[in-house]
Amino acid sequence: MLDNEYKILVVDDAKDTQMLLDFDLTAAGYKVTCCDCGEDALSILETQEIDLILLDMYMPGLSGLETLVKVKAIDISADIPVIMLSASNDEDEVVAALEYGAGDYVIKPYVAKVLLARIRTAIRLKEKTAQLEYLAKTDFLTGINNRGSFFELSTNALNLANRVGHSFVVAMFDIDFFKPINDNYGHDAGDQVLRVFSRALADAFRGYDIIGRVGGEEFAVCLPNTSIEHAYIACERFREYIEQLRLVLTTDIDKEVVINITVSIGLVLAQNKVITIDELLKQADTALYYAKEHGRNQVVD
Ligand code: GH3
Ligand code: MG
Ligand code: MG
Ligand code: MG
Repeated sequence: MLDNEYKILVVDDAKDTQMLLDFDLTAAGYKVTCCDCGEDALSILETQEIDLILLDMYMPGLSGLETLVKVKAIDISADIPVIMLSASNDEDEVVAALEYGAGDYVIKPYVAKVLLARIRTAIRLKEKTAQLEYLAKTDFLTGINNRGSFFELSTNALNLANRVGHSFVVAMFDIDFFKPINDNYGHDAGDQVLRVFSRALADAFRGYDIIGRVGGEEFAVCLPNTSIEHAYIACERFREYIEQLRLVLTTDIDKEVVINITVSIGLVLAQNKVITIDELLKQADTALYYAKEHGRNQVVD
């Protein structure tokens, strides 16, 4: 672990404590930003990437606990570990700090060796948690959103679209005749196709469109603030792109083969505000089924 990659925000109204912490943390290889009050801390968090906060309990203006509550309530800072610093070891204050979301509580004057060990532990825990969150949300094979995370992100996007009165389109994609690829060239070759297809999907759609792998060779995209006509054009362009791709695959007997694939796509526009992502996907699936029944390699809305 390279300590010097991490940035610590020190929030303490006492200049001598600030200087001491700055010295000890810098010597340990951390980047340090200091400020005197909770108000300044909150504005620093808006503009700087901070990995951990050392927060004094007693400060004029916003107290340490009040600052802590605000830090934890704001999306951009909610996950940053906070270690409270206090000259008091009042049990109720320790309990309150931990309940409001502090990760640890250190008594001043602090012992540098112990504080540094606690900082390392807090950062390690934060990184493990981030890693687990990533794994829980990501499809292992393709690196795009898995089904659960697709539903969560899409539901939020649909709610937002409903609130602001934007249109919302859902597209379902199913690779045509995918099973024969597995049967002819092996499961690994099928996996290679899924990876290439996912990358193409991520490249083809806008950053705020939500893409996900919702089944074996089934993918979905939500297009907020898009008319059905524009969604159709985007999907048709993607379909054409996939059709002309030459995929170079390594087969299960280590031979290289070049193949083509095609994709069928079903589209649906959210027509009323009470509809859920689940229902929209079912409707898109009906359009997709129609595409499959009528020759595949086409977009149906
Ligand atoms: P259609 O054109 O009607 O969609 O035919 P298809 O062969 O694409 O569809 P079908 O549903 O019959 O087959 C899907 C196949 O996808 C079956 C399954 O074994 C395979 N599959 C599902 N998940 C994976 C995966 O993660 N990797 C690989 N290689 N294959 C997978
Ligand atoms: Mg103080
Ligand atoms: Mg399928
Ligand atoms: Mg298929």
